[in-house]
Amino acid sequence: AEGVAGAPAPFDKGGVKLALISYISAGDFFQAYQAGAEAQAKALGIDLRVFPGRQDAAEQREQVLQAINLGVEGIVVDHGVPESLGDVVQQALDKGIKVVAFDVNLNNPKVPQVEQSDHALARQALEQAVKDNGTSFNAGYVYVAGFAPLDRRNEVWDTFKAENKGVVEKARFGNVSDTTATSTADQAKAALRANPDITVVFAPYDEFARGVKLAAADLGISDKLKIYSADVSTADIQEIVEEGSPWVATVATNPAVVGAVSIRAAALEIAGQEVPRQITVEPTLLTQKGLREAGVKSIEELAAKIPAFSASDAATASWIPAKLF
Ligand code: SR1
Repeated sequence: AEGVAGAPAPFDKGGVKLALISYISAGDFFQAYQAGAEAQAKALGIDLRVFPGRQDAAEQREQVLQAINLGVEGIVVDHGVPESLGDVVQQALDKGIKVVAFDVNLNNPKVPQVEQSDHALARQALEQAVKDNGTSFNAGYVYVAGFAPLDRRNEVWDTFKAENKGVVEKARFGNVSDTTATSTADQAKAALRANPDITVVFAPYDEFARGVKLAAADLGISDKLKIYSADVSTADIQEIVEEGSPWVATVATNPAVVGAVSIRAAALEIAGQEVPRQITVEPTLLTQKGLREAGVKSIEELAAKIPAFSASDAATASWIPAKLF
């Protein structure tokens, strides 16, 4: 790989080895995140080693050790279980390897944390739910504890319920696996059948929302339900704008931009430049109405209309090529 003209060492030479170690690889969000990371790595002449995520904490831990043995200069850890990563990440840091974490709380002052401003994301989704439904409704809630972004969004849901006593959580369900949408759909079907008075579902992960939408279609109740989510992809946009869709709003970043930001943060760390410990990529509210009116059909069309979907100014430097999409 070629170096970048005018870049500080070691990026002036190219071929800097970096590892991307994911906990989850399945699903639109994680595929786009990886694609964005790969595009940014290529632009920086980085030799990126991608370790596939299979929701296996022991395997991810092993992959960190493998990356250390490969002689990488940096590691991006994307999601994961903090308890099984802490000591191996410390081993990497002790060897001078720079580590950046996306959506996993490694609680190490040496490790910059990337996130999508999850509190703001959940707040915007719930504000839209109130705009559409008022402050009294029976809700379904999709949540799996132990994932940093979902836990942060859950804090907002708890506060929201405490502040809006008319909002009643009638059912809670969710599954994160390599078949998140279909497994969540099975659970949603049971929950919605048992609670026919649910009119709103807060599903703050696009795979969750897709599962609930599937369940509503199977039960023939799509016209009685409104789904509020996180995340966006081309497939999600199509599901949101299709006629009769109950998926009425999502709050999202472009995951490819988040992937690029994660690589840039690692590159800055390797170059010995200043990196904030907390790096946020701000999400945008996308409503079904807004998407339909704008005639947006893909993430590329979204990026052409909303600047935040094509780039972020987080973790940038004059020597880092940032225009990727
Ligand atoms: C299982 S955690 C899923 C979430 O991770 C990222 O933060 C995405 O936004 C997704 O919703």
